Amino acid sequence: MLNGKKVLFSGMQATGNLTLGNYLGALKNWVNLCEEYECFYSVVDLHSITVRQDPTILRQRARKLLMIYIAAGIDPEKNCLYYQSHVSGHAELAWILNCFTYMGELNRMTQFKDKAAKHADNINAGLFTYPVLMAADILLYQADVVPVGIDQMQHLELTRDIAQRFNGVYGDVFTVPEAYIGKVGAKIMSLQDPAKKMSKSDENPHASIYLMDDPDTIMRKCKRAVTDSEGQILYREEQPGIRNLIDIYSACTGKRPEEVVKEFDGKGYGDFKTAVGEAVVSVLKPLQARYEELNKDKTYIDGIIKANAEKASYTATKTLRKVQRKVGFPDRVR
Ligand code: ATP
Ligand code: LTN
Repeated sequence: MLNGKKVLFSGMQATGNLTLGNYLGALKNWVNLCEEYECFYSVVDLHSITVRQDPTILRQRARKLLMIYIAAGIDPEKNCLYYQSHVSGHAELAWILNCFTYMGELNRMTQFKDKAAKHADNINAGLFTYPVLMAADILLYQADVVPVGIDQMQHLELTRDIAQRFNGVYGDVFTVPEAYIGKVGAKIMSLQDPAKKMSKSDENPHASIYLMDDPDTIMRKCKRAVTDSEGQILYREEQPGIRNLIDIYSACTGKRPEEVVKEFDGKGYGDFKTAVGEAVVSVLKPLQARYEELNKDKTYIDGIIKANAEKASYTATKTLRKVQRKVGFPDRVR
């Protein structure tokens, strides 16, 4: 508990450009959670360097991601939005937790296996211990809940195991976090291959709608979306392309899939794709406008970065000192 509320932690990597999937599946749902939880949303730049990055681009993207958090409607006065690298406690706790995590556990992580296969020339120790850093992120704030996609559930389970193991030795030090499953965490699929999720690292630029795409590009991508030859707009597994477009339209307009099916009864795919494109444009336009405004106000953003890093550090340090004491590090002399 913090300030009378349960604590929520989540983070995103600033690698690649954010997609409509990231927005509809994560960001959009994060906006109102601060009513119920004390929320920490980090730009997890320490995680980003587990794969090689261009330093200038990483710095730009990290700032852009922080501004996108705000442009998406996450109020930086009510939520703690900060860079992971500005709070040294993440790396310090990760070291300690490394000593409470087994090689065998890390060897089982599917994300490690996938990423190691993808970056065979750079299978570094950081990539291997990535989940321990993620555990440190969460445990440092004594988070009760963590909104994550299904792909991160294995990491969250490991976080719980590490927390319980540590608590088993030293008493109740860490809150054991739960996954936060939102109302409908719509999983948005690729526009070019509806069997794959829309992802910021997809090599095909037509597969994903990026948050900063202009209206023409969005319309073009929607019109080119892969569908089928059934010719009917129905919400069913046999038509994954159409089903995905219905999900997108539904998430953008707030209408239920059944209502969407009714609305487009008897209409052609062309008309439907145009409507989907327009719905996406109307959601992204205000976000982009707000982003452009924020981008002009360097002083405001710098102020947020500084204030929130201090706020995050304060909470993080409290946990870190307790942990350091428990494992037997000497007290600091004041
Ligand atoms: P990468 O391609 O680099 O793996 P990604 O686009 O899959 O990235 P992540 O950084 O892994 O995105 O995820 C950030 C957040 O966005 C997570 O909470 C994840 O569940 C959510 N998310 C990502 N893609 C989608 C999607 N297609 N539909 C719904 N939610 C998504
Ligand atoms: N691994 C996550 C990003 C992430 C995270 C976290 C999410 C890093 N630390 C802590 C939730 C809580 C990802 O790739 N989506």
